[in-house]
Amino acid sequence: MLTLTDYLLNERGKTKHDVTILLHQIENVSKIIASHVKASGLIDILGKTGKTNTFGEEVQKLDDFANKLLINTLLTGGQVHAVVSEENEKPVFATKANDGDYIVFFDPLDGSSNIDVTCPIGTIFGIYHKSGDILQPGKDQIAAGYIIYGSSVMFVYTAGNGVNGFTLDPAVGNFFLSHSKITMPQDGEIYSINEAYEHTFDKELRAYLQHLKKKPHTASRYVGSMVADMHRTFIKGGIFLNPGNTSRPKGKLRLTIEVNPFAYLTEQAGGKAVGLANKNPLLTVPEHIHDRTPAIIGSKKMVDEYLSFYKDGK
Ligand code: FBP
Repeated sequence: MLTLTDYLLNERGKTKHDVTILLHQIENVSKIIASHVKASGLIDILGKTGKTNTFGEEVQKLDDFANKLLINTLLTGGQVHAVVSEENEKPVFATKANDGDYIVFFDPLDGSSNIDVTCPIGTIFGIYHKSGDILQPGKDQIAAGYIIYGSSVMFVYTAGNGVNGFTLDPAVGNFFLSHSKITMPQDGEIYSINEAYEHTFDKELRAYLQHLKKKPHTASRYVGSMVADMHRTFIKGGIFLNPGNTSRPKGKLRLTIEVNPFAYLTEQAGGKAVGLANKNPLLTVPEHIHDRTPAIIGSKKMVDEYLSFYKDGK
């Protein structure tokens, strides 16, 4: 049984940049977050802090805890030059004494609407080299991944050499390799979208959804946590859609923090991702760290079929 640490050490030297220690630091933080998520009903960590972040979003206690833990650990670990968190308006830089080579974008706890109801939530991260400055296209990610806190806790990541998944054995306190070389099925039968907004979708998307529903075996699954809906898509295939709509033409999800890590993982797992103007989000140079983007990500054949509904190159 290969632990995540063993695997990281074995991979050392196989990639241009050595993010072994940095990924190990994220691994350690995720174990602490996992233990608090699992005990969240018993300790005073559920509910809201009463604070709102600069985007007017209510900050959940567990979100705040995970955010502070990630920032403090990464900025004092000697590997990181700066962090960009979904919860912070601006990047936070390491002191000179702790300055490192990497920039880490992260969503400390994705799926915040599910925190208090014990539905799966997760942490998302994307790593860049500092030589490219803060605003870099997603294609320049050195590594990306997520940790899902669900019926089991898994650490799934890529450093450009395929996607691997590690399951936490809480009794031992180690992540063990459980999903080697994850390959997203080329096609699928599951679509994942919040259909409550259907009246705000464009006609092409509504036509695509009607088309899917006419297909035999099509199923709808929507947890409302991108990490959970994408994890299922990696394992079973399907398509995850958080599109632009009349009230949010650019969509809800953050390009640099939520979409680019999943687009990179999806590319590495043989799937496909499109964003603004149905283009590959990894090629977009962000204008701001909190840029939003539509996200249509999943099995290649399903994303291509979705695109076929925009024949006139919307
Ligand atoms: P948070 O990072 O604030 O949780 O927002 C992201 C998210 O919760 C995604 O995980 C999820 O896919 C989406 O928002 C759900 O949006 P909606 O509630 O509009 O369906």
